[in-house]
Amino acid sequence: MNQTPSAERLHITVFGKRNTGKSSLINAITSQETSLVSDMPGTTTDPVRKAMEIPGLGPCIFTDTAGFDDDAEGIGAGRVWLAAKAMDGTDIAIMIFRDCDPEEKEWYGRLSGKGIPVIPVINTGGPHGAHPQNDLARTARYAESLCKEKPVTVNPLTGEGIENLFSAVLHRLPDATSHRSITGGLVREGDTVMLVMPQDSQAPKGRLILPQVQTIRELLDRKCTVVCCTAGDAEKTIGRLSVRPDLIITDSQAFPEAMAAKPEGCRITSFSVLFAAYKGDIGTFTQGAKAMERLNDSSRVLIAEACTHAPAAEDIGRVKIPGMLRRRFGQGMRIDTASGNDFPQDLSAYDLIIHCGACMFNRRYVLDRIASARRQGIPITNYGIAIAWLTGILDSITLPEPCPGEGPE
Ligand SMILES: Nc1nc2c(ncn2[C@@H]2O[C@H](COP(=O)(O)OP(=O)(O)OP(=O)(O)O)[C@@H](O)[C@H]2O)c(=O)[nH]1
Ligand SMILES: [Mg+2]
Repeated sequence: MNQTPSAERLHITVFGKRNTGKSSLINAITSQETSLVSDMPGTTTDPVRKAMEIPGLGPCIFTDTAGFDDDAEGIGAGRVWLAAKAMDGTDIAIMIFRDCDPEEKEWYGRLSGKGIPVIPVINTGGPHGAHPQNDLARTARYAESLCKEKPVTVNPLTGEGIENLFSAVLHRLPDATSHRSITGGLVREGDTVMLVMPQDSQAPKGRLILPQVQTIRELLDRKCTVVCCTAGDAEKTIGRLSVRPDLIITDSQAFPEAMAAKPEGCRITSFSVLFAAYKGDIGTFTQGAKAMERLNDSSRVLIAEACTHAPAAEDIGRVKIPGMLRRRFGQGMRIDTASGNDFPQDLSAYDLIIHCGACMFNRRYVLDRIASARRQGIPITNYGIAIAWLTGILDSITLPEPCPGEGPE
């Protein structure tokens, strides 16, 4: 199974106890045998993901999870851990209520505590046929009192109530996804924006990387003129333009060339900085970068990569940033790397976390990691902002405005 919550899809995850009909519901939603269904409690083990397009909702990823009461000897705890991990990156949770017990209350609390909108659902079909009516009414009252909204009743076998469930998801969409823009207040209609995009050995063959494509698309939508060049051509490109660009957006590795080419009065920022704001919390990341002042030869830093990938020779997280840190603060520094799901729960051993740009992940996923670091009082920043600080240019670049409620207290 692909664990990567891809960037631009809405992530909807189904939670509930064993045998509440989670997999049956996923199958009803996707109109396919996506997930195995049986009357054996504990049928679903690892999370099961299915990508699909829902009219009105757009591209979604639905995730089925193991029952959070799974107590199978030896492996139950692992399944429950994976179900809890599936909360990371979840935009909207569907929770099937049945037993009205402390476990259901606890999991509802965990989800809502992470700021994830929860849609309460009652399976009127239920395992082995319908619940007695009085049970259903009691469960509905329980779910409503907890979630402060009427639960959606669905019958996965007949498909009854699925449309209401989609409407409920649609209703919660604004809470789940802040439809932010990448370039925000940095550009206006009619601006000329120059993009400095090195296409070096790390660039994928024959195509542009996602942040570049998304930025170009947004600038075109915002009626800007977009000029693209590689790092070595930055100065030549400026010379050819009849107007001074209003903004340069550069790959963070091409900062020196882009800065050298930048005409007076033109602002400069980087893709990583824009995506730090788009995918995370720019205020916290900036403060995290400034915490680097306190690092020394015996500090311990965690480099966190969202994806699991084979590191390239010139890898920014494995080679470039550790090299810059050690040159600045001493060769004795301990630098660990965590990729994919290996992000540690206990961060207390670290003086700083430097996160990748999370280009393949959604914002919720990054915010979960930021929240975890903040709870533990560990500074967190990201690649782009860290490099900007380490190269002394953080103060010369234009930062996007933090969103309300973001940033350090
Ligand atoms: N009659 C009827 N049976 C249902 C309905 N929904 C689920 N069931 C049955 O309930 C049993 C459990 O359903 P699953 O969808 O596997 O439940 P689950 O929550 O995914 O269970 P685990 O993966 O074990 O946690 C199966 O035998 C289903 O056929 C329904 O609406 N009507
Ligand atoms: Mg299941």
